[in-house]
Amino acid sequence: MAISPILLIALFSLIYGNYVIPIEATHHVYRTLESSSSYSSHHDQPYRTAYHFQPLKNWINDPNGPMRYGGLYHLFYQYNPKGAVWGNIVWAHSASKDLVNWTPLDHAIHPSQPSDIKGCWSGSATILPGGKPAILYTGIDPNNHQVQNIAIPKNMSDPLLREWKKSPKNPLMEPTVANKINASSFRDPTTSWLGKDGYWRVLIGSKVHRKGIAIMYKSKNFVDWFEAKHPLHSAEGTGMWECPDFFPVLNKNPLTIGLDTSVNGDDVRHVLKVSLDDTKHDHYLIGTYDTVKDVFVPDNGFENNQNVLRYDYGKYYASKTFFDDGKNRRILLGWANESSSVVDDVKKGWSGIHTIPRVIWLHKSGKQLVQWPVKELENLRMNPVNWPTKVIKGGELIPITGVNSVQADVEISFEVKDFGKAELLDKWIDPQILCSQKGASVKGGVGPFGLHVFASKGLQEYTAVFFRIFRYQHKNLVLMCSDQSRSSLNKENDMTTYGTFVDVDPLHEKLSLRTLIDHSVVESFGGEGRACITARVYPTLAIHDKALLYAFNNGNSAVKITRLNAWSMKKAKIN
Ligand code: DQQ
Repeated sequence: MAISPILLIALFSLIYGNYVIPIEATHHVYRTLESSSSYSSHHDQPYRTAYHFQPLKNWINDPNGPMRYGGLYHLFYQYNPKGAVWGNIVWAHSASKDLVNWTPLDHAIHPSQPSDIKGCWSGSATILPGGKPAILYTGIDPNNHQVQNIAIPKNMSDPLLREWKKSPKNPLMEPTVANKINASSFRDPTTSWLGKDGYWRVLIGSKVHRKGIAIMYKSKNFVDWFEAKHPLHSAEGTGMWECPDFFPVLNKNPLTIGLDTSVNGDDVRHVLKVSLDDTKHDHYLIGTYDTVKDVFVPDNGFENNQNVLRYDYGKYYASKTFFDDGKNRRILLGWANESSSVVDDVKKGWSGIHTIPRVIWLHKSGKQLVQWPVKELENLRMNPVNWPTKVIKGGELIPITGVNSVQADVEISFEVKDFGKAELLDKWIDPQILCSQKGASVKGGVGPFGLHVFASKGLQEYTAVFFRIFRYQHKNLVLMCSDQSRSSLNKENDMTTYGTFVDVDPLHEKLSLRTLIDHSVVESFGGEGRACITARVYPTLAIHDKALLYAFNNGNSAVKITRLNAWSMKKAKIN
């Protein structure tokens, strides 16, 4: 039988490991749009943010390699310099003294070597002994294989770290026929950590069929890496694990103290976060890092558990933490993509923002993490509005006046007295579904009560962030929702309602909500940071000075507002 020449070439390339595969991006690819920028600062831009990080124009996605160096914070991010959709990806770079105001710098890493010529994808920074930063990132090679590369600063005495040089030894990790790694699912190296045995370890996100995997590589010198005998962790049925993150958290007081990524010990728990490509959600597991077996053992794994915790129950993905050695805290950064149509994104000339950097720590229950916007954000607060305690009756809508309703920080707390009217929940139901069935306009027993933001005068448009209390298995169950279903008259937007249960006991604790409002962002923290929901909304009437802000109660029983502090926010320098 004659073998066709094409088959021979394919066989030959397979054997020598340089087979070309179709590019498998996790983002939609719009070939005709990816290099056509249309941004104009002269357009009316009601949705550009005033204090959430975003570049001047074009597409942005994952935060990359955040770190503190020379007293400055550095943020790199996935960026398309040519258009408002994903493509042409480079590492853009900004630096900051306070994580709130950012100065743009030249792109740090862009395609220049065979090992990244088709894209410089996500990765992380590690501060090596002696304080030298090293970035490991995913490059796309000419065959569309995902490989891992290193870049280090050209000039360590430049606190702005403006120039980066790549190693001629790149790629340092690559899929080969021998290691059987899937060449289109091998990306996003984590910050590395140093084991007691003197080996650095790093995780690379991957999958085999439907099994998500955190592949581990080890190295003595940070340049020569080999694959560990087994992954740190994996889980059937979860699909591709993008942007893994693995870090220690302190399990004793003060819990808010952050730890360097290499720290381990008796008072330490570990967190493994993975960004699930299939659902576009960031899930995390809390557990133990067994350094003898070199595996992560979660308290509650993905198996038999559809309810794995998330950092944020809204629009939030590809997040990454870093240890801030200046303030001994761990900071979390995340990407919130648009909910608008691609046509609208191209029209406005930009797409994507980052959420406000959050401090992240273990809750005293040990069962979940807590997140809170960095303190530095409070420097933007001005013109405070404070309410005395007031009761809000069922059906009441109270305007919150005196703040800039499109650019505000609002903290409100509620006290519930009468639990008797709480609606009965006879079986567990997905909280997001519950929120969409029982949106803000559906009258309840105890709740819905909360905030209406970006509300138009006649309430044709509003986004509602609220609580609703149910009686479930003889206990009070608190639901937190962000209801976007009426956020815009433009029905092209994705107006999905988001929701989660919050582990708060309203009998003994006040129900607190903090919402950061920023033109097209509604970033909410319930239960003092135990539940976060970020939404992207695009009102057509409730823009500029036409937007209104209200406290509302659409339940049967009155609740007490024990605290309302609201501020207009100054504009931050965000590039
Ligand atoms: N974005 C990057 C990938 C990563 C994905 C490409 C997650 O490295 O897996 O821009 O959003």
